[in-house]
Amino acid sequence: MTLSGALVFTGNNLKTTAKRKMSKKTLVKLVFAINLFALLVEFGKCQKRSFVVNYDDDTFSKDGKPFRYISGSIHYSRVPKGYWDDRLKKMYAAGLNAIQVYVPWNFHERTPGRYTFEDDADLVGFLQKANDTGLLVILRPGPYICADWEMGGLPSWLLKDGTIKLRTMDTAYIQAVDRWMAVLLPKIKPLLYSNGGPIISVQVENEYGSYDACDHDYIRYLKNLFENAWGEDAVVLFTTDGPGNKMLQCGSLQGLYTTVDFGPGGDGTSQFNWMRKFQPHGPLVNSEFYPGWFDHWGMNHSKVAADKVTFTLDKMLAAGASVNMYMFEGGTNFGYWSGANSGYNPQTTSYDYDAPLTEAGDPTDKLMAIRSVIKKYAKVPDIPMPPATQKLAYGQTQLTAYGSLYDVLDKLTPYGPIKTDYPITMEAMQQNFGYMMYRTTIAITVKNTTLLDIPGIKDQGYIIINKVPMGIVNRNKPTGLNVTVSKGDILDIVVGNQGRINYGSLIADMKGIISNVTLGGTILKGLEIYSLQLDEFVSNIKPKSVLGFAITRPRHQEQLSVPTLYTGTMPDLPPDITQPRDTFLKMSGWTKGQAFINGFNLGRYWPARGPQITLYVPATILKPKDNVIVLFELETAPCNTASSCTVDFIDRAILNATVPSKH
Ligand code: 6GJ
Repeated sequence: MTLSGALVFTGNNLKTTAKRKMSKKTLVKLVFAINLFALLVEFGKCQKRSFVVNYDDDTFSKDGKPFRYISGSIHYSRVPKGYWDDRLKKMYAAGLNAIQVYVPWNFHERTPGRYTFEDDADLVGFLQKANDTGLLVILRPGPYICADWEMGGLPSWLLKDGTIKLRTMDTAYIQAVDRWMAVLLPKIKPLLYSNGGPIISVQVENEYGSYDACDHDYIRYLKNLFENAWGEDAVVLFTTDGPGNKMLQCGSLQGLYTTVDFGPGGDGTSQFNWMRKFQPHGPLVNSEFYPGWFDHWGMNHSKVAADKVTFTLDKMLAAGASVNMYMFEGGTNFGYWSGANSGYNPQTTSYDYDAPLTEAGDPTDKLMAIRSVIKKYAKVPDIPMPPATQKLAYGQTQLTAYGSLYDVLDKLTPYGPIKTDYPITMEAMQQNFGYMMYRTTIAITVKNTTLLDIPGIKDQGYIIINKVPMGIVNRNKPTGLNVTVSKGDILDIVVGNQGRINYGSLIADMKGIISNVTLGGTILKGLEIYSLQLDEFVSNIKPKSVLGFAITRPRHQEQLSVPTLYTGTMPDLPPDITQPRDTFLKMSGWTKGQAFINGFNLGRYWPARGPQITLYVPATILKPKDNVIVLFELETAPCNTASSCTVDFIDRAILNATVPSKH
């Protein structure tokens, strides 16, 4: 539109007629035209935001224009809040236009009816940061999420009475879901794209077709929950399932957009053909394209070749599919958040996932290779990739024994033990995570050595008689141990929860001792059950207050000690460095337990089993000095001498140690 009378373009010269006196009539036209233009601009801004499926063109449509997302998964619950901006900026610089985010119910409702959305649980803050970074959001609020996360995101207190039927229309389960969604869904509503936020689509449940219940009423119930909270058509609601008939039969539902998930290898044709059988029209979507994989303790570190990833990614993008890479930033299972797979294979603390961004958020060659593929199909921001965070090898430090389990038992169980005839579970004790001790005084006469059997051990049990360690039992067998006991001996069984199964039909994975204990075939009766409040106790430990006790070496199992707390202080920063940096805790010679720094639970360690040898220590939990280390070592520490009782802080992760063939 040329504004006449003011600027006239003639040939290559722009000639103004400003010299000619502008007539009043022309001036009015000019003012009108400018106002009209301004109105058009305003209208453009206020045009209702929309993100919908365009079934005619087999695309998504964003604000009326075709749209394809290229997304990556990142879980705020696995990255310290202080590093959210760093990771999101790297994902944006990699060429992603969206992120995919799980909401772990158990991360927010750790005790029934009490909710946390602060600090690392600040869901709304995380989504706003994504929006500020220029990233849209594909939200997956479950309530079940799998995610190789403790119990697939479901809170373990659901298992309190052991009868609930998870992921069905079970009354108790649905009541708990209702209560949780009544808190969560209103927080999400303003963040929906149509309401001005970044959320363009929301997944209902998670791979429900892989679960044996196959209860469509349950999926329909969740769909209605979301629509009642947000309004029908407020957001694209979808399901995700593996590319197979039974999975898609049980997982998909009329009125929910069906998507599939699959990893690299091949061009995706067969998998998308499965999707088309249940979703004949609309964009092709791979909701979980795996550029890496997760690890289990005792199994070799997973690696996925970058060229395999880029080959399939290229094919999918060429086909016009929307793709989410699961994981793009894996992060860490801090605390007790690592899950497990049945067979009982607990997952490691690191969720590095061999992802394009490492656990510590460092860009990899795989990321740059993926970025090159994205560039072929979409505009990648013309900005440098933010660098890896600075790492520091703080060096070695010496720890000292703070106290054995028996030295601090009263502090670990401030409310004292529960007295019962027979074992009760960790969940019935209203404990979610960590460790318990079951004690009994032998009341029967036992001749010679006899079998102590604990078939309900979940997951690992340390057998201690009169405070001397005798051996270990394990849910993966053996669950029994031959012991020599006499009437009046005190039998202690210290039980470790290694993480609840997060996938398949066995996710109601109760912990502790879940059935009777027998000695020589006789059921033991009369127990004291100690719920060990380790995290609360550790948060108040000061390393200087060593209790000054000698570690009594057991007569029976040389390599086992009573579970013991060790403390120390990280080495100070070198003079030329004033701020803390990321580092990695390496624990040569240590066996298995829980590590804390400044009261922050870094997660489970098990270097004796591998393949993870180091624990990621984010700078966000460190101070410039006096960083307090606490280890709860369940088995054996390298502390025969003071000088050997050490740990090292190095500047790189070791996640691929050779796994001992037999643990
Ligand atoms: C997905 O199912 C899940 O939706 N998935 C995996 N599935 C394979 C199950 C192996 C026994 S491995 C990694 C992903 C995440 O767990 C995701 O949450």
